[in-house]
Amino acid sequence: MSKKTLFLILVLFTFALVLTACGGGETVEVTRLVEVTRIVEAPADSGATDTTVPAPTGDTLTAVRDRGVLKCGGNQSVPGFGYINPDTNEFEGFDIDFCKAIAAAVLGDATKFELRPTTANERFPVLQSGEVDVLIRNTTWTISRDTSLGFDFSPTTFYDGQGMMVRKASGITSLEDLAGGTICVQSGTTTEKNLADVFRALGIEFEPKVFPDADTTREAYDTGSCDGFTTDKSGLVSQQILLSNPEDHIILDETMSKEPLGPLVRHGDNNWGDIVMWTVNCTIQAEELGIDSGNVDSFLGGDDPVVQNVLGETGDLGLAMGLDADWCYQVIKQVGNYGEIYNRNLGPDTPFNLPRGLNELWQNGGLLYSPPFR
Ligand SMILES: N[C@@H](CCC(=O)N[C@@H](CS)C(=O)NCC(=O)O)C(=O)O
Repeated sequence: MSKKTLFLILVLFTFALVLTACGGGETVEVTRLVEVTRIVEAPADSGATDTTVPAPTGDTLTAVRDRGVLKCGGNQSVPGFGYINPDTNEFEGFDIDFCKAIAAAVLGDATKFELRPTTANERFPVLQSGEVDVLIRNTTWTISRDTSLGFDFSPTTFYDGQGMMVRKASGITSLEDLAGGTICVQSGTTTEKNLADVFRALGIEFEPKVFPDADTTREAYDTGSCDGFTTDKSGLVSQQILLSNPEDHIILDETMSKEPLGPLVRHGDNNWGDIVMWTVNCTIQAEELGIDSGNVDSFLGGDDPVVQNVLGETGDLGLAMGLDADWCYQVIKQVGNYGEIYNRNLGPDTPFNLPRGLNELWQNGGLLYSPPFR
């Protein structure tokens, strides 16, 4: 064996990080894969110098292609975002459509995805362990999730904030009116921590009642266990339609936090992170250009260079990520642009009729903005 041979010992081990991942007193045990690379020897006459060998990162794109199916972590109990349509028994919703969009970009077929429903507590270990390729499920982008938990977030698909639901008949019109009351909240969420922080800052005493998933939290509120029910405002709007008498409840005007929601992947597979990021950008860029699933074919063969890039008629933007040239065309054709995805799931023709607000394009006063397709 050549003396120049570097003996590399790759130690792959796991350790448990017990982090207060997102909720107040709730601790969440997460497992993080750590790859340690060590160079044992670079012999004096080898001409080699000791350099750190980068730890291998998984090739998620190849794994998905070999499998022929994209695995998304998601929700099953949040109508409008991620739920099982009882009529069709299929997963539907805003977040589900972004899972479909990635399947269209990567596999050329928006139907080639599997959805792994997760509670808030389950979602991070399910992504870290590799059980899913991407998590798309009303998850707030925070610094600790991005760094300590070892994830990379894609552009925000839904700018949200935490709200509070109360019974109309209670006469409660502000957070202060909840003084001394009970509040239903789900564990393993940013919600739990924000609630404590906001009420402490306001000097209000309250009793949190903590539940493990969306259904038990909503049912507890619905059956009168709590005076208030708090989660992201999108979640409240969604859960409201499942209450026994939705019209008996209101969501207070106050917004308690910033909750930028979007897809996330494991840190370390940069190409896969790029694919998820640019799939989201593709839907936004298409809306900016007025390209949708119905008219996309009429844009083919045009002379606008940006449109040509988006549709893969020129350049190698897709190839640089290992995708087919028409990856973004497939996203638009099969799933639609951002506005179509929004309206299909949350717009005026749905029970939610949620105004776009911050989720409007930047040209219309919102925060959605795609970097250039150049
Ligand atoms: N955005 C917050 C909260 C997200 C969250 O998990 N919300 C709940 C309440 S709507 C939910 O989706 N639960 C679904 C479930 O447990 O099945 C976070 O990232 O921590």
